[in-house]
Formats: sequence, structure tokens, C-alpha cells
Amino acid sequence: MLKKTLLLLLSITITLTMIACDPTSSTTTTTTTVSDSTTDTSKTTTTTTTTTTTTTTTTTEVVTTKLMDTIPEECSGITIVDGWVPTWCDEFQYTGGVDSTKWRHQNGGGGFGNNELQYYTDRSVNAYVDGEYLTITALKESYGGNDYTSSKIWTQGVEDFRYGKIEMRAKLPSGRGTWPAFWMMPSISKYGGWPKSGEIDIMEHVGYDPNVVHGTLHTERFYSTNGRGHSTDSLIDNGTLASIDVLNEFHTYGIIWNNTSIEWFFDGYSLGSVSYEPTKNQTYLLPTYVDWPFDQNFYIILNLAIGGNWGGAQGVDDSIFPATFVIDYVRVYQQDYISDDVENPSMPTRPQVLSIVDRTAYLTWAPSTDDNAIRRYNVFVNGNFKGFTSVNGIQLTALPSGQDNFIMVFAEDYAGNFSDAMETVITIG
Ligand SMILES: [Ca+2]
Ligand SMILES: [Ca+2]
Repeated sequence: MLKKTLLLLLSITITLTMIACDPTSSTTTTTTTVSDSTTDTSKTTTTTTTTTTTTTTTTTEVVTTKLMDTIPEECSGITIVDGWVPTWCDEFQYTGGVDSTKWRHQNGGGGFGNNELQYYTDRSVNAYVDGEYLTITALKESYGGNDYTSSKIWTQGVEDFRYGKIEMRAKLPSGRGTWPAFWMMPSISKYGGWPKSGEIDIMEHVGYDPNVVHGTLHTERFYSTNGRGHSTDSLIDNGTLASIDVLNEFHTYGIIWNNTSIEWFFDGYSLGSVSYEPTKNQTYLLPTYVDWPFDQNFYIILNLAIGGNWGGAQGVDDSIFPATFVIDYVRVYQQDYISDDVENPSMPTRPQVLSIVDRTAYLTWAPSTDDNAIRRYNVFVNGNFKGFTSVNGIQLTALPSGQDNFIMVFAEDYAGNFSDAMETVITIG
């Protein structure tokens, strides 16, 4: 009954995570002469060579922190399903303002470049935790030069995340002019200002279009004002979902994000996904971040806007206030892809040069597989390290001309295991 209006369907079964892997080794030698003893801690293997006249005992103790052992106290009551381990959460089981060890308030108004009408405050009338829920309340009142007040909280500067399952359980505000959102922005804008470094909209809802919930990615190639919005738009169609009421009932809204794709979920149902696909790259002359900047840390944002270019497109109904956005919890889960990893990734295959212009080439390949998960690919040109890429494609610039250039690509998993090298030649005339 969930209408799938999706750009791209991709089976996503893996999600990547990074946890501390701290192999340490101790070597005890009871001998007077040892000819050679080496310990490779990165692979937690030990090679010992002894002479015939000595006795050598070498032990290696591997200390690996399993993700299961790092669950924060406040998340310890969360059931682990399909290996999803809670690594950060706010269950809102306290009273007063939001937990300052997790959230910061945005304070201010002025429209946010988007003609929004609210002034965000950190007052309890706009955001209050009652022991079970966080309620963000929008009020009609003159404040700071704006006609409404509300709240926006974020984890920026406190905690950020890369890959995993990010989920909220909430009841959305109703009424024309409301615009609640659960979304993520990059902690450092590595690839430049918006939209170059990306934006992940997990859930947005505009009050004049009830029960139509939107999930959207913004990138340099696809963003809202260039006519090519990259979106899993209208994930829930109110015309076919008479039994689902997002305004008066709690539902969960989430994504599963890995190194090459983001998939949206509603009450655990997959709504579809958007992924990096090199053959969709329109010119092949641009770096991968233009299509996929989602290989960096992002922080979480929760807010209730009033009006704005989208939320206010049909005006604001002043009879709806106070309007409330009630959040039961926000959780981040990850899977443990370091512990118990025993196999090297498969070798990348099918190298394909999608374009060569001057000394720039765009190379792609078929993704590797692994017993746990691929973290990234390491790319070498003529024996020199060129860079990492989280996806199965890379723009290679400044290739030497008048020669064959020898390219090698190694897949790497989260435990630091490498595949064999995929080799190819790119000739620049
Ligand atoms: Ca709760
Ligand atoms: Ca592996």
C-alpha cells in the first residue's frame, strides 16, 4: 500500500560503520638469541623465526572493541534487529529543555533565505521534553521581527555521523503553513557551500499536502532550483493511504545510508533509494562528489518551520496555532563491520573509461563484494597513490600525456583487508 515513486531502486543490504579497532600485540621472548621476530599488528598475524638453539615464545593479544560493547547507557533498552546496534539516541526520557550534551538550538529568524516566517528560540514554550516526548511547538506571536516562533535543534558541534541507520519516531504537525523536517547537513563543507557538500532530507512534510512525506537528496548536480531535484518525492501518497495518518499517529521515518546509496524507510517499509551510478554521470568530467558528496560526516537537524517558499506556498492558516511536532525518539544505529571480518574483498572488475578529455579521464568499475562491507577503493596511477573513493568511480586528472598510464584499484574493507588489484591502462595521446 505504500506507493513507490522512486528514481532508482537498489537492493541495499549493507551499511557501513566505523568503529575503533585497536589491535595491540605483546611479545614475550624467553631466549638469549632471536634471529628474527616480526609482528604485523595490522593483520594481527605473527611471524616468528627462531634459531635452532633458542626458545622463543610469541603471543599476540588482539583487543577488538565490538560495537555491541559500546552501546550508550541511554540506548541500552533498544532492541537490536538485523545487527543494527544503537550507537547514539535521544529517547527524551527526561524533563525540561533538550539534552545539551546532544543538541544545540538555533536562535534567530529572518527567513533563512527561504522566506520562512518563524523565529527560532530555545524557550521551553517552543521546545519541551516531558519525560517521554520532545514537543516542538510553533506559536503565533510577534518575536524578533517575525510573526511566529518555533524551534530548531541540531547535533552540529556535538555529534556527527557517517553511514548507518538514522531514525525518528514522531507525530507531525497539521495545518496549512507547517513545514516540519528531520534532516542532515555536512559537518564540514569539504566540497564547498550548499549544495556542493550535500543535504540529506530524511523527512519533510508541508501542511497543505497532508500525509505526503518527502525524502530528498541535494547535490551539486541535483538540487531544488536547477530543475533536476534528486528526490524520492511523495513517498507516501495520501490518495492510496487512507489508513495512514501521519498527523495524529506516531510513525517512524528513517534512512539507511552506506558508502554508495541512501534508502528511505517508513515504519520499516522501504520506500526506495538513491545511489551513486557512474553511468548516470552526464559529462564524466566532474569529480564524484558532484553526484555523491555523501562520504563525509553529517549532523542531524529537527525543526518546525512556518511558511517559507515551500511550506508557505498556500499561505498560513492562523487558526492552527499552537502547532506541535511531537518526537518520541531519534536514534542512530550502525552495524559492526570490523569485528569478525575474516575475508579480503573481491577484486574490482570490468574497468571502464567513460570519457577522456585532454588529460582527464573518468574511470569506473564493477563494485567489489566482501564478507562484511567495502569501505573504499584505493586508486594508484603509475605506481603512485592517487586517492580514495567511497564509490566505484573516480575522476583522474593530470594524467601524463604521450604514454600508457597504468592504473590499479584495490578495494578495502573496514578491517583494513585489501583485494587483489584491478589493473587497466589509460592512454593519453
Ligand atoms: Ca520517547
Ligand atoms: Ca572483509
